[in-house]
Amino acid sequence: MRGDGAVSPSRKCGNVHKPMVFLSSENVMLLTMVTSKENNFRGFRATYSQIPLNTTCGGQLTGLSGDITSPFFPAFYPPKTTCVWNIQVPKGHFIKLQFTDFSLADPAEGKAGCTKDYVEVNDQRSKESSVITVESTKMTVRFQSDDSNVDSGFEAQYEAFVPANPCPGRFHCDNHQCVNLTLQCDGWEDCTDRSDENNCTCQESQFLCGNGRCKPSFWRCDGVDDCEDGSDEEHCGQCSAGQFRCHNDRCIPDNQTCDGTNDCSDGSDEAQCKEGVEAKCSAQTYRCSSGVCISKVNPECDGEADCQDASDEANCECGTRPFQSSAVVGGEISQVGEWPWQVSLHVRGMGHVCGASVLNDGWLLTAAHCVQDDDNTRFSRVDLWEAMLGLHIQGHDSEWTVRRHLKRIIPHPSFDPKTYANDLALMELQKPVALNQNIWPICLPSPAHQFHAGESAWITGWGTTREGGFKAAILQKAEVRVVNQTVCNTLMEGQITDGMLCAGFLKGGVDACQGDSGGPLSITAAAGGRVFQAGVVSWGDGCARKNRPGVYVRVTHHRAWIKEHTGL
Ligand code: 4AZ
Repeated sequence: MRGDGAVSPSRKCGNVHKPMVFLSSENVMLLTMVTSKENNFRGFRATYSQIPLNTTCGGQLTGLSGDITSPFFPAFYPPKTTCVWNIQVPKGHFIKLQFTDFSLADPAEGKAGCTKDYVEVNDQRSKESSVITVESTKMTVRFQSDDSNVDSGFEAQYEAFVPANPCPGRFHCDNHQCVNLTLQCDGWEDCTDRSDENNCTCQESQFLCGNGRCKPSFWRCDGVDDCEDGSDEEHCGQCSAGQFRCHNDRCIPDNQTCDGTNDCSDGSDEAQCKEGVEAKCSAQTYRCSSGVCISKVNPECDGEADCQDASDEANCECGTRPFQSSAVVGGEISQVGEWPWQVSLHVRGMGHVCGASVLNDGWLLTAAHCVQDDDNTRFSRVDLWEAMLGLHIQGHDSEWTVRRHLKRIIPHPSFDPKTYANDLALMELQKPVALNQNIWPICLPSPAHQFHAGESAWITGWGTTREGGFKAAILQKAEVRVVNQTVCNTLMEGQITDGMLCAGFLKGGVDACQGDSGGPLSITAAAGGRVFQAGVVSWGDGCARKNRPGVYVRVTHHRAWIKEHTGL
């Protein structure tokens, strides 16, 4: 920052995970920290160093393709800098330049058209996300920053092409981008101008949207407007008068609901009945302590005694946020006390390694793969671990945080590290904890508990906020949806067993990631409003990739094993 008032101001607040670099205009930089009256947080750590004033950039480029970036990208470029790249490709070729990142300081207020910092291609000022083509063997790219605000700059790739065949073996987008042929008309927009999804003839497995786009048929009626004109969510499973619409969109006569028979086959016709009806015991029925089975779906802890012995309402000290005073608001960072069953598992010398959930004052549930030895660390050793309960910010214990060593780790005996089948483990705390406003058990679902495809679920953890990124300091939350088991098994190439459950968005973008493993997938029951643990974060193909939902241990499938060891 300069003494004469020409500054490069930047204001950062909240919780920023990626490393940030700021450059001063000259030999002075002013850093101001401002705090509000509310709460204490961990703060920040920064280092500074001096760099020479002269920046070398630009040059002659003669290869068939190459990358160019603004100086110090992705850190901020310096002010008062000019870089010029002269690109020359062999005769018979033209040049295409595609920007993959573009953040230049805002134009001066009131003046239109890149008057401050800009990139010019052959004397034309360019805009973000554009693909620029020149019908010549030469291209000049010029970057200019003025003497005030700076930003992270740009990154671009250039490529020579033969005009008659601009995208050999690939699809040629209207904006001259090239994308793989298989991406044309696949339902995803791969050209930045979306031209790969125009004028498509839908295949058998696809649905024709009102706007002419094609989308995978199984995206119809999933509650998400995939066509972007709402047409894939119209006319979804409407039943005629006198009929009941099942969760799976089947229609059955109204008089077959609440009759003790599972006519929908997903149990939804017996779910909203006033009382549980005694029924033949099956995988869909809830078994009362007396051994009698009832047909009501998810009767446990819903506030109504459905079993004659009221056993469905016993052991329901769970799944509530007992002392949380304020409402949960949106955003990615959790509120203190919003997920009181979330645990951070630390390993000596490594800090946070995995998540877990509180089952009661003495038991935690986590993933078996968290407690497998590797070449360097004996993760199966009890004395390596410390469980942090009631924690919100890593390294920032509050008066409600309890740290506990472990008495026992019980990995599922049939955990298969190749297929990740049975990826769950129990941990017994060395001594029980006193439950408090930030430490409270999550409800365990009965084996018959149903979590329907499309149902909203929450993932929580201190895992990385993107694939290969940094772990979060503050407990993060994200809403996902339960994915249909058959669809998931198809997407994941047959790797999904009955003991697994998938959740996420087929569009990608929201998911659990490294370091979230072992943590809970929380679902709030429609009746009673208690939170049940539907899953344990287990595995995935990367994180948040499209058509690759996150995979969780299906807790209902393993209920008997959990009960055998914990009595819960
Ligand atoms: C992990 O490495 C991990 N996207 C956990 C969850 C997922 C991927 C990786 C799901 O702990």
